[in-house]
Amino acid sequence: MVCCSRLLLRKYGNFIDNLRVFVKGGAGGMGLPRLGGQGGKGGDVWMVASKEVNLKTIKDKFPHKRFSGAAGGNSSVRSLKGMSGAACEIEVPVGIAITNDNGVKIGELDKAGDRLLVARGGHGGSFRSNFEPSKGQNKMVRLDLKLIADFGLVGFPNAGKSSLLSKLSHAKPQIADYAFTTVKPELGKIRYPDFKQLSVADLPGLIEGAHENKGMGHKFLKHVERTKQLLFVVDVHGFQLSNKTFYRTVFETIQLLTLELELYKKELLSKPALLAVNKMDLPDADNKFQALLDQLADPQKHLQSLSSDLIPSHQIEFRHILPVSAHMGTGVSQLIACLRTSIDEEAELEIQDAAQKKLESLQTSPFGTKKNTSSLSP
Ligand SMILES: Nc1nc2c(ncn2[C@@H]2O[C@H](COP(=O)(O)OP(=O)(O)OP(=O)(O)O)[C@@H](O)[C@H]2O)c(=O)[nH]1
Ligand SMILES: [Mg+2]
Repeated sequence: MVCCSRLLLRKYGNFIDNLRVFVKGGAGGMGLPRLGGQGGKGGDVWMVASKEVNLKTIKDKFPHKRFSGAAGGNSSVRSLKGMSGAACEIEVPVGIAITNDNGVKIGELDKAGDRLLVARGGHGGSFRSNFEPSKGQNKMVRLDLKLIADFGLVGFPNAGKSSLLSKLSHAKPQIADYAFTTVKPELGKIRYPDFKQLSVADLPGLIEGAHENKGMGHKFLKHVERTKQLLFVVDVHGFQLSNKTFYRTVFETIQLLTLELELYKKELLSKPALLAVNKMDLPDADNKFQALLDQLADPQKHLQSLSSDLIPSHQIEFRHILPVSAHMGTGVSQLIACLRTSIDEEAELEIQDAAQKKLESLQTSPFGTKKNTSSLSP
């Protein structure tokens, strides 16, 4: 089990998932009074999503963390309209949410090449219209990285999430028999014979109270927000963090994980979810797995073991429940197939949903209604 001093000694690592930077649009140029010229506009500051950078590279490359657009040119005798100042483009990682210092969201950049204007340059001065040049907008903005993945691995420490990821993909995450081995999210890709790829995010283990910032979990729960579906990974023999904490059976583990997600953001429970019950190679695993299936079939009957404040208000309906052994590789190919089925089913539902919405909008539009009624009248 876990040795606390060992935990304290372990470093959080180099990974950073948020950064505050100062952005400032360029000032507008001056208009030349004598000939009624107009100053150039100050350069804007943009954020552009790129797969080539991460927040650490930005922090290392720009230790000052200040970004400004160039000032607009003054008008001159040769050029009555001053040159516009060059825009500043900051390359940021894909999957960034940008907020101002008050926590108000400015925007999100989800795909490589997505752009967001974060500080507008000032306008140029014009003597004729009595226009003073203005300064550019300036503000502190916060960049928050949220992984975008098809699946997020949700589980208590030591459940075997990283072991499973290493079997599902070519990723080589750190694996060890102590809690919180994974300290930063890691992405792996499952490659299918038809070249389709699904991404799986290995997240640090959650513990009870993660939503209150206990353990490592809270910091990473936000990543779960952006994963399309959840893959719960549990140890068939249950979980105990240390001899000072309760032992939880595998069924209780699922309840407690559900509760943590619910307390953090209950919308997370609406995501499609699958369950991998790991370590099936260990003795007595089959009996424990069978008992779990019975408990999940009638959860209310088996919830008495938990105090009422540890019971989530909703039960997750898992689309697939699979016994696996990340250690031996058993059940992994079935899991890979189920993950694909689940994503394909969801895509199909989205297509049907979009088609249904389109149909409804056609039927309610004046054109749609008119067409319907006139074609029916003899
Ligand atoms: N017997 C057995 N042991 C396993 C299996 N999968 C993982 N383990 C062991 O369980 C321990 C924890 O595995 P990890 O993959 O690091 O677990 P994790 O869920 O990523 O843990 P954290 O990163 O701490 O949250 C390691 O000692 C693994 O070798 C399995 O299927 N069977
Ligand atoms: Mg791990």
